[in-house]
Amino acid sequence: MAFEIISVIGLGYIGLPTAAMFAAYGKQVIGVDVNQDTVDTINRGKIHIVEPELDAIVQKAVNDGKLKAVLKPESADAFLIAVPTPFLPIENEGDIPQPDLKYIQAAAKAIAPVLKEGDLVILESTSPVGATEQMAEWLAAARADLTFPKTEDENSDIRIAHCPERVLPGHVVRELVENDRVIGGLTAKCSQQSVELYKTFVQGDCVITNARTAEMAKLTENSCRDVQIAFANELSIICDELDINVWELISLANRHPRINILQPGPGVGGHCIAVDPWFIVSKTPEQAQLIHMARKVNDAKPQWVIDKVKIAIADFLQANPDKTAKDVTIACYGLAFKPDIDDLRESPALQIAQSIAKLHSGRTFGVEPNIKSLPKYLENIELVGIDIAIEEADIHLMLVGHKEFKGKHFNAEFIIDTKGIWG
Ligand code: SAJ
Repeated sequence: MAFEIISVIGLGYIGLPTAAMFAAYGKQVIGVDVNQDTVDTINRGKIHIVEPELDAIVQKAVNDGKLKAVLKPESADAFLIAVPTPFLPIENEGDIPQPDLKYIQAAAKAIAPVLKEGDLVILESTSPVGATEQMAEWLAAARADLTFPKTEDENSDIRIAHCPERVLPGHVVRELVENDRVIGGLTAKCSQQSVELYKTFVQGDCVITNARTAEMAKLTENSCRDVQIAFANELSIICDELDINVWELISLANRHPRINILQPGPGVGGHCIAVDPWFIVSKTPEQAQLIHMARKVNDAKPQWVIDKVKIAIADFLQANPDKTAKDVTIACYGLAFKPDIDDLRESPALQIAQSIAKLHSGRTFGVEPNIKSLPKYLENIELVGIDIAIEEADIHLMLVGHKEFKGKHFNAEFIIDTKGIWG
């Protein structure tokens, strides 16, 4: 089966680079997105997300007539679904977040009318175990005239697989090509065809499994990282209690040939590591004890940092009895969700800076070298340069290990260092 026309549903952080890559490797690509601005931007050869190297690839693909964006699906040989899988609204505090598959359902509903015999449908969105089978059921319900994969020996009209994306934001273009892919077909034939499709540009190995294992593999990777970061975060709290430098401790322990502890921080952010473990916990709440606890440990870290700041304010006022809280300036170094990026979404550093600006009557500085201005809803945080912050602030709160902060050394009495750069 030769896949000539590829359709990618959802043109976000994963869908757009994937669509652009197929186009760069000679396929005819139809990108589908519900957002008119996104569609218009891409059709102008521009991009609406921040990702190195992607702009040039999209521009060339559009100029060459290989990539176009549309609002409604059109006929194609293969469909890749890369839509978000958010949570349902939480009803009571402490409830386990439950995944909401409404965007996958909407995508299935949208492509069903244009499916034809021989088409391949791949779910790329990170999904709870069973989502690919569920998607097949939604498609089958919409197209009674076509057969869908159910049992191994059946030769169905439509092939279906789950192939989770595993690329690191900021390195997407390289990792899309170089990373190994896990390919989980609903049948062996579905897997084989998916491998054939990805081999258009993937240089890593395409490893075949079933759909449920592929779904779990993606969740396992991000849960593993979450648990490891929780271990580091818990160590940092224990060490603070015992008056031990956690950074020195970890570097000593990591000299052991079989130990590799990750780095503590102000909490876990981003759109994946703090989300995906819940897909396991919500499915198997009785069994997923450690994964659940890791989520709680990492989610509690921002409040622990805020409490440290409150103590620092009290200590500062005790040391400076002529001043009031209004006279105290707090500088938050780093607002992004991880080092050397400009992405403020789901950022524990930003969450902490916002809380401080709210609870503190004095000035709150935000130092974020990767952005030029702060969004309007952050107007009570003053965006300043690093040198002004070092010069003028009374309490210095290090939140993100951006490269610009690493070379700076200064003496100040009140430094709270969540990243081990100045502490
Ligand atoms: N973090 C720490 N300590 C560490 C490492 C990270 O506190 O030692 C924090 C970061 O500061 C950040 C959060 O964890 O707030 C997540 O950052 P990350 O670099 O671990 O991961 P993401 O969210 O940028 O990308 C992850 C990657 N998954 C793994 O490394 C297992 C990526 O490969 C996935 O494709 C991506 O999730 C995704 O889309 O699922």
